Amino acid sequence: FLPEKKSVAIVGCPFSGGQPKAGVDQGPIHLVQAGLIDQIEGLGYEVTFDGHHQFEDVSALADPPIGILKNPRLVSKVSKAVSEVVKQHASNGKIPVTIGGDHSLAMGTISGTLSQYPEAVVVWIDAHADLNTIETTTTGNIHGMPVAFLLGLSTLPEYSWLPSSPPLLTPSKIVYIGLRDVDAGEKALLREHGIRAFSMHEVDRYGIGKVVDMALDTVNPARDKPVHLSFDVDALDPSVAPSTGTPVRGGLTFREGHYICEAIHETGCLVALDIMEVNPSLADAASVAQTVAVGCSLVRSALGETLL
Ligand code: B3U
Ligand code: MN
Ligand code: MN
Repeated sequence: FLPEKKSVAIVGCPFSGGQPKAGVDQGPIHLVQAGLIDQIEGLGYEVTFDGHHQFEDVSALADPPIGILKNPRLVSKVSKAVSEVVKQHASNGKIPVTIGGDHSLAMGTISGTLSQYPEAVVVWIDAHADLNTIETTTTGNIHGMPVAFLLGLSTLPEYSWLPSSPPLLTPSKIVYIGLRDVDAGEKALLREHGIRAFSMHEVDRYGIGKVVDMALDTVNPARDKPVHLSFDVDALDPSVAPSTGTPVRGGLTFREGHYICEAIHETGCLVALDIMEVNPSLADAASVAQTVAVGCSLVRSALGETLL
Protein backbone atom coordinates (compact mmCIF):
# COMPACT_ATOMS: atom_id res chain seq x y z
CA PHE A 1 0.00 0.00 0.00
CA LEU A 2 2.95 2.32 0.46
CA PRO A 3 3.91 4.83 -2.20
CA GLU A 4 7.21 3.90 -3.88
CA LYS A 5 8.52 7.42 -4.11
CA LYS A 6 9.04 9.50 -1.00
CA SER A 7 6.40 12.13 -1.34
CA VAL A 8 4.67 14.31 1.26
CA ALA A 9 1.76 16.74 0.88
CA ILE A 10 1.45 19.42 3.55
CA VAL A 11 -2.16 20.19 4.42
CA GLY A 12 -2.06 23.47 6.34
CA CYS A 13 -5.26 23.98 8.35
CA PRO A 14 -5.49 27.36 10.08
CA PHE A 15 -8.65 26.43 11.93
CA SER A 16 -9.77 27.00 15.52
CA GLY A 17 -13.55 26.41 15.40
CA GLY A 18 -13.42 23.17 17.42
CA GLN A 19 -12.43 24.99 20.61
CA PRO A 20 -12.79 28.47 22.12
CA LYS A 21 -9.22 29.84 22.26
CA ALA A 22 -7.99 32.11 19.49
CA GLY A 23 -4.56 31.47 18.03
CA VAL A 24 -4.51 27.75 17.26
CA ASP A 25 -5.38 28.74 13.68
CA GLN A 26 -1.90 30.32 13.52
CA GLY A 27 -0.17 27.04 14.36
CA PRO A 28 0.29 25.85 10.77
CA ILE A 29 1.58 29.23 9.64
CA HIS A 30 4.24 29.16 12.35
CA LEU A 31 5.26 25.58 11.55
CA VAL A 32 5.76 26.41 7.87
CA GLN A 33 7.58 29.66 8.72
CA ALA A 34 9.91 27.70 10.97
CA GLY A 35 11.10 25.81 7.90
CA LEU A 36 9.06 22.61 8.07
CA ILE A 37 8.98 22.16 4.31
CA ASP A 38 12.75 22.51 3.85
CA GLN A 39 13.26 20.15 6.76
CA ILE A 40 11.09 17.46 5.14
CA GLU A 41 12.83 17.97 1.81
CA GLY A 42 16.08 17.55 3.69
CA LEU A 43 14.98 14.00 4.52
CA GLY A 44 14.76 13.22 0.81
CA TYR A 45 11.05 13.79 0.23
CA GLU A 46 9.39 15.61 -2.58
CA VAL A 47 7.03 18.03 -0.79
CA THR A 48 3.80 19.50 -2.16
CA PHE A 49 2.41 22.56 -0.38
CA ASP A 50 -0.27 24.58 -2.14
CA GLY A 51 -0.61 27.17 0.62
CA HIS A 52 -2.76 26.95 3.71
CA HIS A 53 -6.39 26.02 3.41
CA GLN A 54 -8.66 29.01 3.11
CA PHE A 55 -11.84 28.49 5.06
CA GLU A 56 -13.31 31.95 4.59
CA ASP A 57 -16.13 30.69 2.38
CA VAL A 58 -17.57 28.88 5.39
CA SER A 59 -16.53 31.21 8.19
CA ALA A 60 -19.43 33.59 7.53
CA LEU A 61 -21.86 30.70 7.99
CA ALA A 62 -24.84 31.20 10.30
CA ASP A 63 -23.98 28.62 12.90
CA PRO A 64 -26.04 28.60 16.09
CA PRO A 65 -25.19 25.88 18.63
CA ILE A 66 -26.75 22.43 18.27
CA GLY A 67 -27.44 21.38 21.85
CA ILE A 68 -24.27 22.70 23.49
CA LEU A 69 -22.07 22.00 20.45
CA LYS A 70 -20.24 25.13 19.32
CA ASN A 71 -19.73 25.94 15.63
CA PRO A 72 -21.19 22.58 14.59
CA ARG A 73 -21.74 23.40 10.90
CA LEU A 74 -18.43 25.20 10.49
CA VAL A 75 -16.49 22.30 12.00
CA SER A 76 -18.37 19.87 9.77
CA LYS A 77 -17.75 21.80 6.57
CA VAL A 78 -14.08 22.32 7.29
CA SER A 79 -13.53 18.67 8.18
CA LYS A 80 -15.35 17.55 5.06
CA ALA A 81 -13.10 19.74 2.91
CA VAL A 82 -10.00 18.43 4.70
CA SER A 83 -11.21 14.86 4.22
CA GLU A 84 -11.41 15.32 0.47
CA VAL A 85 -7.95 16.91 0.26
CA VAL A 86 -6.34 14.20 2.39
CA LYS A 87 -7.96 11.44 0.34
CA GLN A 88 -6.83 13.11 -2.88
CA HIS A 89 -3.22 13.35 -1.75
CA ALA A 90 -3.24 9.77 -0.47
CA SER A 91 -4.68 8.50 -3.74
CA ASN A 92 -1.80 10.26 -5.52
CA GLY A 93 0.67 8.22 -3.46
CA LYS A 94 1.62 11.05 -1.12
CA ILE A 95 1.77 11.02 2.66
CA PRO A 96 -0.58 13.81 3.82
CA VAL A 97 0.93 15.72 6.75
CA THR A 98 -1.86 17.83 8.21
CA ILE A 99 -0.84 20.66 10.48
CA GLY A 100 -3.49 22.23 12.69
CA GLY A 101 -5.39 23.82 13.90
CA ASP A 102 -7.47 22.14 16.52
CA HIS A 103 -8.04 18.40 16.76
CA SER A 104 -11.61 18.47 15.39
CA LEU A 105 -9.76 18.45 12.03
CA ALA A 106 -8.99 14.77 12.63
CA MET A 107 -12.53 13.92 11.55
CA GLY A 108 -11.38 15.14 8.17
CA THR A 109 -7.89 13.69 8.11
CA ILE A 110 -8.81 10.23 9.40
CA SER A 111 -11.90 9.87 7.23
CA GLY A 112 -9.77 10.91 4.25
CA THR A 113 -7.16 8.27 5.10
CA LEU A 114 -9.80 5.58 5.67
CA SER A 115 -11.55 6.26 2.41
CA GLN A 116 -8.27 5.65 0.59
CA TYR A 117 -7.05 2.84 2.88
CA PRO A 118 -10.11 1.15 4.45
CA GLU A 119 -7.90 -1.24 6.42
CA ALA A 120 -5.87 1.60 8.03
CA VAL A 121 -5.50 1.84 11.80
CA VAL A 122 -5.19 4.98 13.93
CA VAL A 123 -2.60 5.71 16.61
CA TRP A 124 -3.91 8.69 18.61
CA ILE A 125 -1.39 10.50 20.83
CA ASP A 126 -3.07 12.89 23.26
CA ALA A 127 -3.59 13.89 26.88
CA HIS A 128 -7.31 13.61 26.08
CA ALA A 129 -9.43 10.89 24.49
CA ASP A 130 -11.41 13.31 22.28
CA LEU A 131 -14.17 10.72 22.53
CA ASN A 132 -17.07 12.76 23.89
CA THR A 133 -20.43 12.25 22.23
CA ILE A 134 -23.23 14.75 21.87
CA GLU A 135 -24.60 13.23 25.07
CA THR A 136 -21.39 13.20 27.14
CA THR A 137 -19.67 16.47 26.22
CA THR A 138 -19.71 19.01 29.02
CA THR A 139 -17.88 21.74 27.10
CA GLY A 140 -19.52 21.55 23.66
CA ASN A 141 -16.03 21.94 22.14
CA ILE A 142 -15.94 19.65 19.14
CA HIS A 143 -12.16 19.12 19.37
CA GLY A 144 -13.06 16.92 22.34
CA MET A 145 -15.37 14.80 20.13
CA PRO A 146 -13.80 13.78 16.79
CA VAL A 147 -13.24 10.12 17.70
CA ALA A 148 -16.92 9.70 18.65
CA PHE A 149 -17.99 11.05 15.28
CA LEU A 150 -15.49 8.82 13.45
CA LEU A 151 -16.75 5.76 15.35
CA GLY A 152 -20.36 6.62 14.56
CA LEU A 153 -21.15 7.07 18.28
CA SER A 154 -22.34 10.61 17.56
CA THR A 155 -24.40 11.40 14.51
CA LEU A 156 -26.02 14.59 13.29
CA PRO A 157 -27.61 15.40 9.94
CA GLU A 158 -24.95 18.11 9.58
CA TYR A 159 -22.27 15.38 9.70
CA SER A 160 -23.94 12.98 7.30
CA TRP A 161 -20.89 13.08 4.99
CA LEU A 162 -19.16 11.02 7.68
CA PRO A 163 -20.42 7.43 7.38
CA SER A 164 -21.90 6.12 10.63
CA SER A 165 -23.54 2.80 9.81
CA PRO A 166 -21.17 1.24 9.23
CA PRO A 167 -18.64 3.83 10.36
CA LEU A 168 -15.25 4.17 8.66
CA LEU A 169 -13.49 3.66 11.99
CA THR A 170 -14.26 0.83 14.41
CA PRO A 171 -13.09 0.45 18.03
CA SER A 172 -10.54 -2.25 17.20
CA LYS A 173 -8.76 0.06 14.74
CA ILE A 174 -7.74 2.83 17.14
CA VAL A 175 -5.29 2.90 20.02
CA TYR A 176 -4.37 5.77 22.34
CA ILE A 177 -1.09 6.68 24.00
CA GLY A 178 -0.52 9.46 26.53
CA LEU A 179 -3.96 9.87 28.09
CA ARG A 180 -4.26 11.56 31.48
CA ASP A 181 -7.31 13.84 31.32
CA VAL A 182 -10.25 11.65 30.36
CA ASP A 183 -13.83 12.62 31.26
CA ALA A 184 -16.04 10.16 33.16
CA GLY A 185 -18.31 9.72 30.14
CA GLU A 186 -15.28 8.99 27.96
CA LYS A 187 -13.96 6.40 30.43
CA ALA A 188 -17.31 4.63 30.21
CA LEU A 189 -17.18 4.69 26.40
CA LEU A 190 -13.61 3.35 26.33
CA ARG A 191 -14.72 0.44 28.51
CA GLU A 192 -18.04 -0.18 26.76
CA HIS A 193 -16.45 -0.35 23.33
CA GLY A 194 -13.23 -2.10 24.35
CA ILE A 195 -11.06 0.68 22.95
CA ARG A 196 -7.40 0.10 23.79
CA ALA A 197 -5.63 2.94 25.58
CA PHE A 198 -2.19 3.34 27.12
CA SER A 199 -2.33 6.19 29.61
CA MET A 200 0.66 7.88 31.24
CA HIS A 201 0.30 5.22 33.95
CA GLU A 202 1.25 2.52 31.44
CA VAL A 203 4.06 4.72 30.06
CA ASP A 204 5.44 4.97 33.61
CA ARG A 205 5.01 1.27 34.30
CA TYR A 206 6.37 -0.25 31.09
CA GLY A 207 8.41 2.49 29.46
CA ILE A 208 7.64 4.02 26.11
CA GLY A 209 9.38 1.30 24.06
CA LYS A 210 7.17 -1.46 25.43
CA VAL A 211 4.05 0.72 25.28
CA VAL A 212 4.51 1.46 21.58
CA ASP A 213 5.12 -2.26 20.89
CA MET A 214 1.97 -3.17 22.84
CA ALA A 215 -0.07 -0.45 21.17
CA LEU A 216 0.97 -1.63 17.70
CA ASP A 217 0.37 -5.25 18.72
CA THR A 218 -3.25 -4.41 19.49
CA VAL A 219 -4.12 -2.59 16.24
CA ASN A 220 -1.48 -3.83 13.80
CA PRO A 221 -0.05 -7.12 15.10
CA ALA A 222 1.52 -8.19 11.79
CA ARG A 223 2.68 -4.63 11.04
CA ASP A 224 1.01 -4.98 7.65
CA LYS A 225 -1.72 -2.34 7.89
CA PRO A 226 -1.48 1.34 6.98
CA VAL A 227 -1.08 3.59 10.03
CA HIS A 228 -2.52 7.07 10.51
CA LEU A 229 -0.69 8.86 13.33
CA SER A 230 -2.71 11.69 14.90
CA PHE A 231 -0.50 13.62 17.32
CA ASP A 232 -1.96 16.27 19.64
CA VAL A 233 1.01 18.21 21.03
CA ASP A 234 -0.75 18.42 24.41
CA ALA A 235 0.23 14.75 24.84
CA LEU A 236 3.68 16.15 25.57
CA ASP A 237 4.36 17.53 29.01
CA PRO A 238 3.67 21.28 29.24
CA SER A 239 7.38 21.79 29.96
CA VAL A 240 8.04 20.38 26.47
CA ALA A 241 5.11 21.87 24.53
CA PRO A 242 3.77 24.82 26.52
CA SER A 243 1.93 26.63 23.72
CA THR A 244 -1.26 24.63 23.47
CA GLY A 245 -4.85 25.29 24.50
CA THR A 246 -5.36 22.67 27.20
CA PRO A 247 -2.01 21.70 28.73
CA VAL A 248 -2.12 18.90 31.31
CA ARG A 249 0.80 18.19 33.60
CA GLY A 250 2.41 14.76 33.75
CA GLY A 251 2.83 14.28 30.01
CA LEU A 252 5.24 12.64 27.62
CA THR A 253 8.86 13.75 27.72
CA PHE A 254 10.54 15.17 24.62
CA ARG A 255 12.14 11.81 23.91
CA GLU A 256 9.00 9.77 24.59
CA GLY A 257 7.08 11.85 22.06
CA HIS A 258 9.78 11.55 19.45
CA TYR A 259 10.29 7.85 20.16
CA ILE A 260 6.65 7.20 19.27
CA CYS A 261 7.13 8.94 15.93
CA GLU A 262 10.43 7.14 15.24
CA ALA A 263 8.94 3.75 16.09
CA ILE A 264 5.93 4.29 13.82
CA HIS A 265 8.28 5.32 11.03
CA GLU A 266 10.27 2.12 11.58
CA THR A 267 7.17 0.00 10.91
CA GLY A 268 7.17 1.35 7.36
CA CYS A 269 3.38 1.58 7.64
CA LEU A 270 2.86 5.33 8.10
CA VAL A 271 0.46 6.70 5.47
CA ALA A 272 -0.73 9.93 7.13
CA LEU A 273 0.28 12.22 9.97
CA ASP A 274 -1.46 14.99 11.92
CA ILE A 275 0.27 17.50 14.20
CA MET A 276 -2.46 19.35 16.07
CA GLU A 277 -3.14 21.99 18.70
CA VAL A 278 0.00 24.14 18.43
CA ASN A 279 -1.23 27.56 19.61
CA PRO A 280 1.38 30.29 19.13
CA SER A 281 -0.77 32.87 20.97
CA LEU A 282 -0.37 31.07 24.28
CA ALA A 283 2.74 31.58 26.43
CA ASP A 284 5.82 33.74 25.90
CA ALA A 285 7.90 33.97 22.72
CA ALA A 286 10.49 31.43 23.86
CA SER A 287 7.78 28.91 24.73
CA VAL A 288 6.11 29.45 21.37
CA ALA A 289 9.39 28.92 19.52
CA GLN A 290 10.02 25.79 21.59
CA THR A 291 6.56 24.36 20.84
CA VAL A 292 6.79 25.13 17.13
CA ALA A 293 10.25 23.54 16.97
CA VAL A 294 8.92 20.43 18.72
CA GLY A 295 6.06 20.23 16.22
CA CYS A 296 8.58 20.30 13.36
CA SER A 297 10.84 17.72 14.95
CA LEU A 298 7.95 15.32 15.61
CA VAL A 299 7.14 15.49 11.90
CA ARG A 300 10.77 14.79 10.98
CA SER A 301 10.93 11.83 13.35
CA ALA A 302 7.75 10.33 11.89
CA LEU A 303 9.20 10.77 8.42
CA GLY A 304 12.44 8.99 9.19
CA GLU A 305 14.92 11.36 10.78
CA THR A 306 17.29 9.27 12.86
CA LEU A 307 19.61 10.18 15.72
CA LEU A 308 22.58 8.43 14.14
N1 B3U B 1 -12.52 16.41 27.47
C1 B3U B 1 -12.73 17.85 27.47
C2 B3U B 1 -11.43 18.59 27.40
C3 B3U B 1 -10.61 18.48 26.17
C4 B3U B 1 -10.68 17.58 25.16
N2 B3U B 1 -9.73 17.88 24.28
C5 B3U B 1 -9.09 18.90 24.71
N3 B3U B 1 -9.62 19.29 25.85
N4 B3U B 1 -8.02 19.47 24.14
C6 B3U B 1 -13.70 18.25 26.34
O1 B3U B 1 -13.82 19.45 26.11
O2 B3U B 1 -14.33 17.38 25.74
MN1 MN C 1 -6.74 16.14 20.90
MN1 MN D 1 -5.51 17.02 23.77
